[in-house]
Amino acid sequence: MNKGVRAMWMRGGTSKGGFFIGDELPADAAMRDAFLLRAYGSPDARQIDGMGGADPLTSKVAVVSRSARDDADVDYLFLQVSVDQAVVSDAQNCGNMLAGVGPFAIERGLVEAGDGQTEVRIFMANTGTVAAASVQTPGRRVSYDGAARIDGVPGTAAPVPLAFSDIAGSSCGALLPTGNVVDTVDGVRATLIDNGMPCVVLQAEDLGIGGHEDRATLDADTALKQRLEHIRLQAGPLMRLGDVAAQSVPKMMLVSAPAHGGAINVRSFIPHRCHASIGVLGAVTVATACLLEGSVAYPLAVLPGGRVQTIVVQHPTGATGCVIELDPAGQVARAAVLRTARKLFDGVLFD
Ligand code: NQM
Repeated sequence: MNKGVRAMWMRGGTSKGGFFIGDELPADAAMRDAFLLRAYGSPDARQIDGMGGADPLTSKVAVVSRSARDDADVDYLFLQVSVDQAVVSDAQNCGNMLAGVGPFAIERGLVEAGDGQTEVRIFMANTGTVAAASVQTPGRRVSYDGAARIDGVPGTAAPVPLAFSDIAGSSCGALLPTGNVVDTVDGVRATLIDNGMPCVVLQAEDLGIGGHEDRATLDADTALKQRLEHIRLQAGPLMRLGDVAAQSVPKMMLVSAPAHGGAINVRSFIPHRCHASIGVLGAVTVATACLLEGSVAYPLAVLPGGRVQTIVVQHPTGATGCVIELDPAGQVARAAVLRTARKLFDGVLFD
């Protein structure tokens, strides 16, 4: 692959990584993964010999292709390049990188821009679900500048609202894959739930923490991380995910009572490092757990109420507002999250 592969580096939400056109990468998955490992510099804790940012949140890949589906403009396959292992995984989706997919698809000519705003319908291949992204396109060109602010990213940028429907059971086949709102896993009460991201929701206090600690403190807590991994390995098969030892799902969500103005407070492990903020679909899944009577999140949550509610999910660097729309039966019908994206670099990536 010494001729290199065309790549655009983008920040999507609170993540960052390479965006590629599907047929410009090696067609063979093993060759593609070998290329990505070399190009990102994995495995190596510092990823010194590659483009990865030595953090799972900056070691990400979006593979984008024109879609053959009627309900989508493009297909998006997310790949997580492990920092310290020679693993490239398609076992999870990423709603933060998703924010860059619409702008990238327009920049590469896969989607024609309208004048003002362009809706891009994105088939998320990892989970077989569809999202809609609204991209600012004044004069039919992508604009990254604007006044939208998301916690975890300095400054402001053009808004990229993301809308999701039909994401329940995206990876586990059902919103509550065990059929229960609460299970006991390794002696701890847990809500095993998937509304876009498989999550194990636990009360922080049951794990012996307050729940408002910062990322560095939690990342340094080896005993906590070992305990969480023990629970995660048991939760995986219960959630119909099989053996999750080498997978980045389920995510571990430690919830506690919110500070003033929030609906819930969360520290998420993705799964071995504490997230600097929270994943998009992870936040939507926790917000959904808050609405389920009997879940471990329900008694802690402060809900605004109503058929359309903004559930403010607090995290180590602020909060993510999830707009959740309920159907007449009180089930989550749609969810939307505001993100922003930024084009950083366009060029050729060598392995
Ligand atoms: O949950 C991190 C991120 C994510 C995933 C992770 C995400 C999501 O923040 O939709 O965005 O949980 O691994 O990029």
